[in-house]
Amino acid sequence: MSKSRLITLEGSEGAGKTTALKAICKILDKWQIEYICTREPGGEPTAEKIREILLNSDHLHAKTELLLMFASRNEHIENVIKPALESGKWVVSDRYVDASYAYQGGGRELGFETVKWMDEFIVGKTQADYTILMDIDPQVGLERIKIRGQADRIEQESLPFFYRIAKAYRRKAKIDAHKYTVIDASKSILKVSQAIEQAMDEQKEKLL
Ligand code: T5A
Repeated sequence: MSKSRLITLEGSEGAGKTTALKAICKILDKWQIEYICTREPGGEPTAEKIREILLNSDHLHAKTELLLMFASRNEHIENVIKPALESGKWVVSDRYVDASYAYQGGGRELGFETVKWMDEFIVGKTQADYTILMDIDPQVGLERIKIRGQADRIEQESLPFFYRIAKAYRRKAKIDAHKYTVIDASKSILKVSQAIEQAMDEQKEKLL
């Protein structure tokens, strides 16, 4: 039996992670892997309550935002991710700790060192085995989600904030190059799906 794996999807707003998730699930079905799909912030009841605070509060200080992201992540890891992995299932998470490097470390300018400290404290050894970064010009991503109507607290941020996020994601992808694939998310949905399926196939030997 293959080792259970944690696969994560990252990217800034409107990068198309939902499309990517479908492509990953298609491949895992083909490989006959038992898996669960989850998301951050959220993924379990208490973490979903914290998500509400994170996305819908009028204002949060940057450090509060960081602490709440990791508080919800701790519930998610302890109640969902670890039990699934221990039962032999794979886990596919729409965002994980690298979103904190990008959004709080980069976007909020708290720095990678601060996030790393929290990462070691909360995530520890439950690190992603493989991460796909949906890389897109933030302006294009924000245009895509405009049609959804009311933006949440984070989506209302200024463009420079989202450019810092994109830069931080690329930096993290370089640091963890051995377990990262960067996908050009500006392409059509079909091209993006094909690129993800190809990336997963290339990882097959390493993951199984
Ligand atoms: N956050 C999260 C932090 O700050 N720190 C953290 O540690 C964590 C974990 C989560 C927010 O929390 C922040 C990041 C976020 O701001 P969320 O609602 O989960 O909030 O936000 P997102 O994960 O960003 O979800 P989005 O829906 O905004 O983005 P997706 O999932 O990347 O985009 P998707 O797939 O819904 O697509 C958006 C639109 O684009 C179209 C789709 O049809 C859809 O309409 N689309 C394309 N159009 C053209 N070409 C393509 N290739 C397309 N792909 C998708």
